[in-house]
Amino acid sequence: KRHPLKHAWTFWFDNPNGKQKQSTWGSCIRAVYTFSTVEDFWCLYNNVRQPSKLGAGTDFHCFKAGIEPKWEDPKCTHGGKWTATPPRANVKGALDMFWLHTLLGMIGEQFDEGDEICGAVVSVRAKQDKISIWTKTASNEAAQVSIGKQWKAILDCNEKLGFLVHEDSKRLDKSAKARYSV
Ligand code: M7G
Repeated sequence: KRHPLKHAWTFWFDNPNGKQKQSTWGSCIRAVYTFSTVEDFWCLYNNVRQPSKLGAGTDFHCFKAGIEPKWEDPKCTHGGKWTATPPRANVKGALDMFWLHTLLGMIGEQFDEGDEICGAVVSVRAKQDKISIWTKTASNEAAQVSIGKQWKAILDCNEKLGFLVHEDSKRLDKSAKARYSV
């Protein structure tokens, strides 16, 4: 017997080897697999590498089916993202635990404002790994803050988390400042 999830979710993979060659951002992002039951989630999870085993530059995305993990997607365009950075002096295990708990929190509908969630991204980077949760309506502060607080509790994280609005990132790139924090 299979246990249905509230939503179907798609895993996307961004191949870092293609990254240097590509002219347009995102041209190497590929949808890998879509699941809609607890069992199919674990089957996928057990068959893909943990983030700590991926090369620097890789992005792994898990988004609600039908939403592309890009600012340009109509469900993302007015949204933003919360970002958490696992402890630096680690033990890459922390990144893997953050990612798994983030996935379980999303697909298990542990967020009161879950309808606001588009998906999550883990970015493996030489300097600092990070995980983000993308949301739909950046202007809805109460919903964003609710998601940020609940995510922080799920991760058991004491660090301050910041929320960036995609429109700011588009305009200002790295100089975009967090609009909300928890
Ligand atoms: P990142 O992957 O979020 O950060 O974005 P990092 O690789 O520095 O850790 C890197 C750059 O990719 C951004 O500054 C943008 O130029 C571009 N980029 C990132 N995202 C998520 C998008 C997107 O959704 N759409 C477009 N057009 N460009 C993006």
